[in-house]
Amino acid sequence: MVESTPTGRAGDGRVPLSGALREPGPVSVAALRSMPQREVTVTFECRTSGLRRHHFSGPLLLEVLQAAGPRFDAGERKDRLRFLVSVLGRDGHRAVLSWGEIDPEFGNTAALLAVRMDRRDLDEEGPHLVVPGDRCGGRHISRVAEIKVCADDPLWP
Ligand SMILES: Nc1nc2c(c(=O)[nH]1)N[C@H]1C(S)=C(S)[C@@H](COP(=O)(O)O)O[C@H]1N2
Ligand SMILES: [Mo]
Repeated sequence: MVESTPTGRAGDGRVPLSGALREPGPVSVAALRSMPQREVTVTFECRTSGLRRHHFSGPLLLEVLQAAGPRFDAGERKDRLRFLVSVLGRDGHRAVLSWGEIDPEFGNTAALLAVRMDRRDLDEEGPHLVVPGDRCGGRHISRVAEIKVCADDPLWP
């Protein structure tokens, strides 16, 4: 079944990557699965549904974004700190991460774009953002529809 999204795109599991990238474009779940896979079991406390536990596997969000060529000076650590990553779910739920948060030289959070959840492939519904270590499940965004990378100062252009 094809599902419509807030961005008007069909739900074929492909995720558009856009923004401050040298090679923007949609990334398929198959492409995500061809990258080095990480596995993680996460436990989080949801305000409404209580204690949740899931097993995920997929590539690091950082590696997916690096492959799309973020427009920063790779040799200059501080330059990456200007970048934000906005992840949108098909239902309109959105969370924003900073590049510094997922960069190994800084926060080193091993955020995944999971292609498998609890032994279930996510090809049709689309990948999930997984942020290990979060106490609340709010940033485990299911059915990711779009990822945007934003540089510089998005609040006061
Ligand atoms: N797309 C999307 N993903 C989402 C949410 C949402 O509203 N939309 N809610 C989050 C919250 S608050 C929680 S606690 C977890 C719950 O996931 P689960 O029911 O699969 O354990 O999903 C997260 N992922
Ligand atoms: Mo939640």
